[in-house]
Amino acid sequence: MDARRMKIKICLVGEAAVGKTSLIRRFVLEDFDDKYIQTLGTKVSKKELNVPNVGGEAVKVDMTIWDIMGQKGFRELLKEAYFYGAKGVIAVCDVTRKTTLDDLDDWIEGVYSVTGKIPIQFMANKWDLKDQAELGEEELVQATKAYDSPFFLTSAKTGENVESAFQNLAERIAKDKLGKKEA
Ligand code: G3D
Ligand code: MG
Repeated sequence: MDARRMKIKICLVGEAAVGKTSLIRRFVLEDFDDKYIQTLGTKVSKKELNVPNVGGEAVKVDMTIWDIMGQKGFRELLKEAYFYGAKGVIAVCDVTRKTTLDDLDDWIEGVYSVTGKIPIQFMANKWDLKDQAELGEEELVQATKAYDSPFFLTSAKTGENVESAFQNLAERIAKDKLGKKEA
């Protein structure tokens, strides 16, 4: 039997230079099918994932990943278009700059105002620079607990935890979606 297929859109949010584009590049294979939407200031990439067990069923997920080009004032101008239809969000901070974690609350509020509550995957990126880290597990637990969502310590440079973070988000979205249908 063919696996069930699911299409999901996810967005990355976070301050400039936290590593959003690098994380997507690391996750998505070289031969990816990408599109630049210059006027929107976004780039859309695609990746197929397998989620082996959603209530005993295998699911193939076609993930569409939206990246922002990162200009100031973006949030107000384009957030409707960027966040519209997103089923999950990856919230990225840079462990060497604590303010990038504090800023995620605003980003998430912006997402929720368009999508309602959706699963979040936090990525505390640049963990390869942990010697220079301004934040660690304690701050991350504190900042993320209100969202009932996990965080991973990632590095787009070494690849550490990058795939697991995207995969974890896909699994949570797939479970939510199928769970709701069957309920
Ligand atoms: P953004 O898309 O969030 O704005 P980018 O961030 O992906 O453009 O990354 C910003 C800078 O951080 C880039 O450096 C990139 O190489 C670096 N970077 C991204 N992820 C990591 C990481 O995990 N570890 C380290 N050490 N650096 C990272 P440049 O110098 O090209 O601007
Ligand atoms: Mg970028």
